[in-house]
Amino acid sequence: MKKLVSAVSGVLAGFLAATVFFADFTNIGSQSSAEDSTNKSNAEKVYVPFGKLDEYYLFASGGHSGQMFIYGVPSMRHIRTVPVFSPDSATGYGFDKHSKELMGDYTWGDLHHPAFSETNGDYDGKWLFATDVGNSRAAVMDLKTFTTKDIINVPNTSGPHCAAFVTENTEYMFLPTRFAVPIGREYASLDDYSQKYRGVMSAVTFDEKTEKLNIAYQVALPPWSYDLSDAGKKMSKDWAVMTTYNTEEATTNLEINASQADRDYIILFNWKELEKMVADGKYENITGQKMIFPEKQKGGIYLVPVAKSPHGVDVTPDGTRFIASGKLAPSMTVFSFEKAFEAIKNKDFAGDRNGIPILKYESVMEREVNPENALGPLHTQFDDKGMAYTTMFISSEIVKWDPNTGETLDRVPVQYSPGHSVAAEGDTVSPDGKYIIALNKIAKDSYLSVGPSHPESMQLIDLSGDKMEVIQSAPVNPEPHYAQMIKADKLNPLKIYPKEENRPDSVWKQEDTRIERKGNEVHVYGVALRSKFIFDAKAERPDVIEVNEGDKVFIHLTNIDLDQDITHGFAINSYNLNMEVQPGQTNTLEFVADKAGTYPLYCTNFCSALHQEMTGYFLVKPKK
Ligand code: K7E
Ligand code: CUA
Repeated sequence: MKKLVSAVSGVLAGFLAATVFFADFTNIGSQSSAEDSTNKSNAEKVYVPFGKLDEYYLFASGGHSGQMFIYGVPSMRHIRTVPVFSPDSATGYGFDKHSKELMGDYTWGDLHHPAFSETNGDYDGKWLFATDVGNSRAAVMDLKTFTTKDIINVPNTSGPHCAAFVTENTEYMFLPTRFAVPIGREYASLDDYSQKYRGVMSAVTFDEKTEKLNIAYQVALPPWSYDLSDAGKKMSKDWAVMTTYNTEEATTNLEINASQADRDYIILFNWKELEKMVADGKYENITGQKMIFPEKQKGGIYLVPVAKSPHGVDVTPDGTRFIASGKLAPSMTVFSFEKAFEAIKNKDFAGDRNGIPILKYESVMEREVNPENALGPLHTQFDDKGMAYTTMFISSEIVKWDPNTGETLDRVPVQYSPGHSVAAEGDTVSPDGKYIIALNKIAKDSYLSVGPSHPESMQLIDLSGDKMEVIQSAPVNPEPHYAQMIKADKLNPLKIYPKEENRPDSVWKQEDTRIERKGNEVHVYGVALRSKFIFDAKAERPDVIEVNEGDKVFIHLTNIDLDQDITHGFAINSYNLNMEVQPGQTNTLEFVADKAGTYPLYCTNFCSALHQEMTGYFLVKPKK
């Protein structure tokens, strides 16, 4: 134990001095990247000729941009940006009625870990979930249309960073929080932190039919920070694990004060048991949520001591082990689910914290793995042979190692400071091997300079040979905290929005277009087609909308060009309004015409040779 303490404080000093480390690695890094770029075989490996498509989709989280970035692998070409938690004028997201309602009053988000929906522990290519640390929300994206379908605010929680990881059949995603607050967020002095503050974990479900997210129940955990989590697989499928830091319950200067204790914990919980507690009514109603208090309702949740301030925790593809990465301790700790189950069965506990039993470290730990001079382990991914790949934030590398023996198998330097990495189909029960991508926090010297701050960098690493090899590098906007890589043929995106869908506001024939007035509400049922808008076919000027100042206006617009990629935009000049209608889509703008005057309207998406002619007028008659 003594030895661990001194090793840990040594690394802590190294972590705090991380910038000094960069200085050294900069030189080594730029040389090797120059060599890579001239290596023809690497160029061939990532070249996807015109007419051919990439083998994988990469969905990279956009961090505090609130967006999701879609790339193709191995070309590393950026294909699309999908807005999730922040408005996007390119698509009109946050302007049209549906997305405006989803966004509510928020105008930014901090999107962390994306997670694909799973069936039997395999990505099924249907949905992508993500959480917002900035404003405590969860979202789901539809992989048929690449659009955000639902967003929920998660009450009683502050910053669900420790998410989203789904269970084997997408029964739940769990959202434990980074910040502790009093439940309901009412004011409480920080002197009462340990008594009144809580970290809350929410169990969120998704209904495929209604396309809605729901909160099934919540758990009032101790006032610690929850960092990363992962769901069990196969033998551990009813379980999930999550890391903690600040079990010291410090309320200031966390940089120092949350790194005092030699050990923090991995929380190990059985979601089937929690589900049963809820079914048996063993919860309290708190601000409209079913809240489980572990100090009152025993069972289902356990603590496993781990070297201080762990960051990631990852379950092996076979579901037998979970691996914690040290962050401040230079080691990966391999724990055994089987040993944990045995210890729970035998009640082999070493006391408790906040009523949650603590398992003995020695009873659950299988081995500590300390690759020489590898510093700052953060996250682990796996290949098709069950080998582990851990990102080293401080020593800027990925280390490949064998979870069965702890043996280091290979190392590759990356530029620089990787947070997560993502392996092909990496979080499934059967990863593909083949590729892993380092998601680097620092890109300096990698691309043409764009001033003092640079983009993040993603480096594609080929796993097919004996040695890992960096074969491509692509810039990415802030900030891929995580990504998911899925076989392209698992996705089946729509070519056009189906006409037969039951959408009450759609109009499919030009002659059915109309403008209806109900009191001071004006409903426009219009169509967009190359190269005109028709709002009322019977009117003298079918492409003009005239309303009175103060009217509430609904513009329902259907794109009747049932032709792939023929998207129209709809903007009202100087009214701060814009939306997009994709082929076959109906979209609605809802607003109050509070400015009188003459406002041209136009199509924002270049759609034909006569796109410039695709205009009209929005006339607002002033009040007398
Ligand atoms: Cu390590 Cu938000 Cu997953 Cu960033 S987190 S690295
Ligand atoms: Cu329609 Cu441009």
